[in-house]
Amino acid sequence: VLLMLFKSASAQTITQDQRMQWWRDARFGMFIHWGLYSIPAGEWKGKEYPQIGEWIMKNARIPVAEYSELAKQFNPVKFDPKAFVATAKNAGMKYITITSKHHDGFAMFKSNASPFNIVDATPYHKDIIKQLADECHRQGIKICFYYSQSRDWHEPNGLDNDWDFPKERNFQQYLDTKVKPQLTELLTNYGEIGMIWFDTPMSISKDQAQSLKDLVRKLQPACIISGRLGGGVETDYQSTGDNVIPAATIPGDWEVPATLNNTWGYKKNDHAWKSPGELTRLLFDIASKGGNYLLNVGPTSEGVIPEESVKILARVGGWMKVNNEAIYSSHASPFNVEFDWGNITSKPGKLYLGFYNWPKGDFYLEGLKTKVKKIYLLSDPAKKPLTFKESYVKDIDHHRLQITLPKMAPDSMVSVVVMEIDGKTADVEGQ
Ligand code: H79
Repeated sequence: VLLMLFKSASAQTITQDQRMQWWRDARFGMFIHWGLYSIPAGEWKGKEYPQIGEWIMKNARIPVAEYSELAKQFNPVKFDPKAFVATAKNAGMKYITITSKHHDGFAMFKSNASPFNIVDATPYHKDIIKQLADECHRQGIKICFYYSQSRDWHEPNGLDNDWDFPKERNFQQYLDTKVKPQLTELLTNYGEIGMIWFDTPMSISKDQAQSLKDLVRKLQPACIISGRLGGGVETDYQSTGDNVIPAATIPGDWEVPATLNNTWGYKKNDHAWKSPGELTRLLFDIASKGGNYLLNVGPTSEGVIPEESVKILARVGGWMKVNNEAIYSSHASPFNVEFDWGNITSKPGKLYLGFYNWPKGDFYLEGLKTKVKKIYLLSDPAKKPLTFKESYVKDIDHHRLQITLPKMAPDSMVSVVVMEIDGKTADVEGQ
């Protein structure tokens, strides 16, 4: 009893920093958008819908009765949680955030609050969320759940279905009979959950949002609450807009939710894949501004992550194997500007210069006041020192660092140069 008391007392007093530590260290996570929308995959009754795939129910104004029929076809027998986790790990991703229920209202887990769920409504009959959560726990990767708290196109009292249901809603009743029971299931039946990822609040009041936050805190005090809860209620971190990368450092904790192509949910005809080089630059750039990158895959209705996605992520993972020291547990650039050559991440005593464009000839870094002790390529296991020269023009109080780099970029994507500096943090002119 004493031990239990102690445990619950210590759990209650968990600090924001403790809750956020794994997330700050992670920097890179996998988003998974998976649900019934992977069956139409962007096409309904012979017509292609150009927008994001998981919105097809609304975009094609599919009646609830018709959309629900998709459940009877949903049988993702090729789903292998090991393959999902391997794809994430192989990319260097440290957490997985999967849609437990998207706007269409379909639960990818067994729910007693609504029969519209993977176990009760499909021939597959198995709990996807459970299988993935178990595998993540086995393999030491954080499992997080996306949950659409406002929009629910399946429920007369959920928000945003204006093609089936009358305008009048009892949103509170929807929160009480579906959202809270399902959040309780998610935070009770699947072990330790890294975070609940709420999405795009619509007319949720402060009290309603606070009650969802209180519920998460009560059930799992260490569970992070993502940025889009709504109601003006404080969350554990901020989300940028979908695919929105800030131009400069944002103080505090934040994350960019982003797509690999132009959709979240699988679309058979979307092949607009970002290249591994572009993704690596985006990852480095977001870390340079102090944020996390949550990069999405959209599995097919058979239960596999598209082959192109797996290949592209493996290339990013290849880069991460060599360069992850510049990403994991890193902090924002002390310069807080975008350079034409790339950007900078930092750690106590170190700066990591990520070159997106390898300089021709010597490289000059202007404005670093802190003395440099050593410079080397992150890809060089011998850490062979590069030649550099520091100069100072007293009249204009200006510092310049000149580095002699190899002729050829060491990496075809982002080449990382490590600078060991004198002291923990870098002092920069004008910052
Ligand atoms: O889950 C993903 C999106 O489905 C979800 N957030 C990410 C993480 C999302 N919810 N709302 N929105 C994104 C913004 C809605 C954009 C819209 Fe549209 C523009 C709705 C109507 C016009 C895009 C284009 C969707 C339908 C047409």
